[in-house]
Amino acid sequence: MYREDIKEACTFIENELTAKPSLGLILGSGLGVLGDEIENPQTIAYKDIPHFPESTVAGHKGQLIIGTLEGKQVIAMQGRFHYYEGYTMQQVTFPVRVMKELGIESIIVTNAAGGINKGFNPGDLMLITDHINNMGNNPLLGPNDDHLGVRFPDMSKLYNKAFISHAESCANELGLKVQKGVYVGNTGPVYETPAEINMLRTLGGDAVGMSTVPEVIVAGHAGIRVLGISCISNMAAGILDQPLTHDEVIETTEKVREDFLQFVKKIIQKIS
Ligand code: 6GU
Repeated sequence: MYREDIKEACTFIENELTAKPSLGLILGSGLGVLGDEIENPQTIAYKDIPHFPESTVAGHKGQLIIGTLEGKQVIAMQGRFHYYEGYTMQQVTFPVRVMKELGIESIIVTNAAGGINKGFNPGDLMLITDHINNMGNNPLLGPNDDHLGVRFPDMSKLYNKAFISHAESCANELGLKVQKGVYVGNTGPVYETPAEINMLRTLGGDAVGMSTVPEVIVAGHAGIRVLGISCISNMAAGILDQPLTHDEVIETTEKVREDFLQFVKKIIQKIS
């Protein structure tokens, strides 16, 4: 059963650990470098953890890094599971369940995303204020385990307002300009057509990507406080007259790496 799998994975990880993490981090495409900043790191490969799926995509490592960052006990996923890789929604979100079982209270979820909002530029960082689940699936479909969360979870406060304000004041302190907006979760693996991007803009989307939504739904279900940060790695289709490539996504996230690192570290340092 699902809950026993979570417990087994949790017990395995706990047996490796010397301290209990309170903050989770999911590091997206090109953003895994934050994991390298963790002090006294303990790393656990996904493949060694019972019931964990294995990560396949290029540019994504597949390991947990547990240790201290800015004085806080953190557990970071360097590499995540994407729905487009063929994993089920339950597999994609399994690590969030395990982090909850390990005792985390808050999670910072990051991703690389395409800019839909024409006021955005590649290299911008965007605080996610809300999302649109456009994946045609939901990790909570099926029988509900009431130990994990309620049958019909409220999704009106997924992205914690106080956490967003906290991040904004950290950005101010660093003199960093950050955008705010709505993240659309698409399945991928294709990038969208220009017509689809126009549709998503009409629907209220500001950025689009292929992750985050499943994990945040499960975090909400589990009562974990969420902060979402998108790195706008490129403009989505039809805005600039240039084709989209995964290389561009990686290249841009490498360019904003420093800003991203400083930003997230400040957020963690000042977290209460
Ligand atoms: Cl334009 N679309 C999607 N779905 N994911 C992305 C992206 C675009 N740019 C980076 N990731």
